[in-house]
Amino acid sequence: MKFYVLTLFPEMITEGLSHSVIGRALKDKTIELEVINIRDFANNKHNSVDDYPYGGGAGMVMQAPPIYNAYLSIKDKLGEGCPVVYMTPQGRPFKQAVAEELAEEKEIVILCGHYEGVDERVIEEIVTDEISIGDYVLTGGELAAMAVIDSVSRLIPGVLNKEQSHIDESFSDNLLEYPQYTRPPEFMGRKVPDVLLSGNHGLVDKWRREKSIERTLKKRPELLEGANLTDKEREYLNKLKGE
Ligand code: 6GU
Repeated sequence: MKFYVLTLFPEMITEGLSHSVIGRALKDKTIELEVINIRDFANNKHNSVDDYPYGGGAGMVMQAPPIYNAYLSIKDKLGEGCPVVYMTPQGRPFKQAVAEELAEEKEIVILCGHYEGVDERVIEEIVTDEISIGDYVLTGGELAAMAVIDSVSRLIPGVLNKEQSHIDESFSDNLLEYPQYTRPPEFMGRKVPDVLLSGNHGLVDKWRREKSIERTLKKRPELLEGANLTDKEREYLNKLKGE
């Protein structure tokens, strides 16, 4: 999987993705990242990449030509049908299912906007998909692009180790993670639940599943509609709801 990122702030992307799991995956080429600085394609004396909006109003708009030329500089390397994703709060909501869909691609181009927006014509010309990471406004698409690259990358075989790859079963299941504990066995008078020290894996699994259901009901009840529960787990959920 290769990510191409078109941005005015290349260091945000390279630095932000240079640590921990993703940093390692980039180093060993399990995933690849090419960051293209839109400013390198300004093609004018002042290296300008933004201008006042036609029709007036506050702020600046990113100009179409530098973005288009940045895209053209990589176009020949891209396979047929390679998605070009524009990071925008107007995009489709980013969910685990969207990460799973993008993880099937061989390459993805991500366009990060800044200022008050991007000239609509270059979006029409090159963008195939728009993604938002939530209903709030960021100053630019870079943080959002990093969130997408991180969550897509961890689905690529070889990025996580065997132990780590078990961990995301829960969100695909529409359930939140169960609580975790490690040493010491007592902290500030709070003890680790006995069942976790019992050595009975069957009981531990059952307890964790129940805690996941309990937490999801308490924190994100709307997720439970899509959860895959056994009859016994349904019964447990109904008991929690007091039904
Ligand atoms: Cl993808 N971009 C920007 N600029 N702001 C956002 C966003 C994306 N998602 C939520 N807010």
